[in-house]
Amino acid sequence: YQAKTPTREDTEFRAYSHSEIARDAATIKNSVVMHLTATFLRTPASIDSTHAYLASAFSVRDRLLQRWNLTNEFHDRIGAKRVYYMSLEFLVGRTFDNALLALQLRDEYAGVLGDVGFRLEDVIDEERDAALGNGGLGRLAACYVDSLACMNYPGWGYGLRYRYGMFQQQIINGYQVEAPDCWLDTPNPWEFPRPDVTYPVKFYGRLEHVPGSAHRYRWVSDVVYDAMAFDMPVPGYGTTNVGNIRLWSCKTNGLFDLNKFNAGDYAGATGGQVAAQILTDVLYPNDNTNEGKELRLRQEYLFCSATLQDIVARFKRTGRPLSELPDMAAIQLNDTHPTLGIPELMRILLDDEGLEWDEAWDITTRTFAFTNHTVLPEAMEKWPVPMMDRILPRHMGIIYDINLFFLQRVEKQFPDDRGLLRDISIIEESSPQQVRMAFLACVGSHRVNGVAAIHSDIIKQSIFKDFVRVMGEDKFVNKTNGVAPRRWMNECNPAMSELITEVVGDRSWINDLSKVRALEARVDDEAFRRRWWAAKQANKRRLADYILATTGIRVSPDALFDVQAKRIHEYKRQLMNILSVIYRYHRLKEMAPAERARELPRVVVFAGKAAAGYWVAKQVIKLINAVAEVVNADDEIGDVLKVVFVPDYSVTAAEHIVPASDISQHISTAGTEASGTSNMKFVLNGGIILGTVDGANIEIGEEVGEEQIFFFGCLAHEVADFRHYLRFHQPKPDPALQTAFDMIQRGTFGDAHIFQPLIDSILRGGDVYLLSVDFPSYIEAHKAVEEAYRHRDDWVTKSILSVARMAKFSSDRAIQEYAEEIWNIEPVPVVE
Ligand code: T68
Repeated sequence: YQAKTPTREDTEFRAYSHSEIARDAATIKNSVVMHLTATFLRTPASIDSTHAYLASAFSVRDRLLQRWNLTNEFHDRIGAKRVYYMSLEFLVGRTFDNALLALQLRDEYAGVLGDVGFRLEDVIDEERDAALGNGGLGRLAACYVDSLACMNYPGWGYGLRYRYGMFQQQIINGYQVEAPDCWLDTPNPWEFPRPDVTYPVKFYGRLEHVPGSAHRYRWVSDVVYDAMAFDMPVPGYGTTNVGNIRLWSCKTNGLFDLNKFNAGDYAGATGGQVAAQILTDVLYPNDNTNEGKELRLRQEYLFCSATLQDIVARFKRTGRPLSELPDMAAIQLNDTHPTLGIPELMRILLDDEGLEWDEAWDITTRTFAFTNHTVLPEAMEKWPVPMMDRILPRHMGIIYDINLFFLQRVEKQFPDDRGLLRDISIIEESSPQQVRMAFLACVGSHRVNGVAAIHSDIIKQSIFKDFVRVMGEDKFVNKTNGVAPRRWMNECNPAMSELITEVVGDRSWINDLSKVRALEARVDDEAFRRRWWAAKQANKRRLADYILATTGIRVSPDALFDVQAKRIHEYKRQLMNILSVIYRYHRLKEMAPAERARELPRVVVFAGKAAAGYWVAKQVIKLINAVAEVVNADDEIGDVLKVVFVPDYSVTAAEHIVPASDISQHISTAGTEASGTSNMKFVLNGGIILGTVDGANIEIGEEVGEEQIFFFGCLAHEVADFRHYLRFHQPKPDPALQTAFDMIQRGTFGDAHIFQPLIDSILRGGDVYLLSVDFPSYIEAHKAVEEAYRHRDDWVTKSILSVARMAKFSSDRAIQEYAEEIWNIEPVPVVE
């Protein structure tokens, strides 16, 4: 690849793409009207808010793409090393408002839209979420590309362009019902198709050894699909840098069968096309469980192959020797889902490029690093060897060789330890044999990290214990998660953000969160505290409206808002929460009216999706809704207790819910939640945590101070003993928990037998998540919360101090650590 010498036309081209973004109302209006008429064929009479949104979004996108081009051209030109964040999930949410804020054009667009008769807020509401992720892991990826862009790091996300994102959740008769998320049925302004960036991806077939070589094979196969790129621009706030998420869509490679068509077999003629499309049709809706389906394996491989081909092709255009790939590219594996990137890079280097094994392996391990996000055994990815061998025969061979060389090394280091070889092998000797993807990722990477301090310690003592012995402790590091202050403060909480801007003096805190420390100085300022409280109340009124609109339930903004919003999973213990609500309801019912009137009014908000096949989680949703129905209809109770299940939790829903919490619950059994990231978001919005000593709760507590967090429950190191005991002994529920069971069993919330399996999971199923152990201290912690909330002054102090001390949990801090300690990349502000 040789760049051509610039011509006069090139110079003009560049002058255009380097031109400042026009900010005047006339130019903006022009471009919006141009899209209304020319892109969407509207007349003044036929403009609705959908098209007002689309036209303004396309007009913003024009400006972004201009900067996008400039950014990538610049990084190419200076030969910057890039990081590639490989993730099967990017839970981006909406982009329009985020882009307006980043470009600092929000007021300008509001003005122009006002001129044509629309309110910006309504227009923003027309956008559908890009929900290409399940939960924490996918949203983390979105925050990380945001930080890369804002901090001027050269880097891209790589993922899949699912035609159907995370399903839409409806609640019917109290049960979750899934509906498809057809997010691409309307035009998507935030993607840019690149038909010229398309790679063939092979499946199945057979191998031919290349004579005279040790490790070179030809992979012959008739099943070849095409992966085509779509680019999603990632606007950087306060910089001209625009990041990118490159998403692959699977299509056919001439698989329209003309012979079948001519013979009248029309369905058969397009069968190949259908088979190809399926690969990027749906996001697997599992959070923290391994699905293990063949389609998922093919999806993962399509993703890895296209991505690695693209990275290698871009590298080769620099003209450098392949040995320098690790100087130009760092690849981060977001959990094990993209691990096939490791054998795929080996395949490219060995078979396509003709390198020797040792050199190829050295390049590969210096390029990859791997993040683990869970310790739950059911989430560990394993693939049956026969399946892998059939679908990806070349990769199976490479994995065998990687394992062979690795085990030889282990044997040399620890001779005669057969047990160690068995335990550490990438191939599990089960029937059938399985490929352990976490082990493959670990062996093929130069760094392995967990996502919070406690989690990084736990993985060193559990799943990677043997690897620490063999490969040394330095390979295993911690990178505590973070979240993007752009979306999770500035965008979702304008009221609080204005106060922070006033205290800091300008908006610089949005890209430098350490500046929020300045809030500490205002904590004794009476007037400021009143305004802080008022901002929270405004957010609570907004959430109350949202609750009314989505559920029909009316709640009082003067009550304590107590929120648990996250995927429904047994380890996250929504069941413990609703059982405590039942107990609270019981207590309220026992009280005399005068006594009840003195109780602190509370709104308990739940939100979250259950994986479609996760029966227990779905029963928990049903129980929550059954309790809500009874409690909310009870006139004796009124506003003292309301229970709400907000349907269809999403990034956009979170942007309404998070800023409005007084307390939020992060109550996983100690040692099970790797980090959590919503815990950070809630505290960054002035909410207080009621939580267990788990995940990032621990570090949040260290930062904000123990007075600012309500901890309860057993500790991670105690869990094994409790579990062991409960395997052989029935728990004896304390009176509060027993009361809750009794109420359910009496039929207070409808048909008791529907919920008996949930009770049995505690009483007869070993109580794996230790609800019976933690329940008493959980109830005590609730009392402490109530007591504290009654002292409004102290409460506001806690809230202000918390926000002031949360700088560590910006994804900017996390990305800087990754950049400096794992990727070895530097920020490069784009200059002309
Ligand atoms: C989450 N993991 C962790 N997994 O549970 C959470 N799993 O503690 C952590 O904060 C977050 O990752 C970010 O590090 C997930 O969200 C999944 O969604 C998932 C998806 C597919 C398969 C397995």
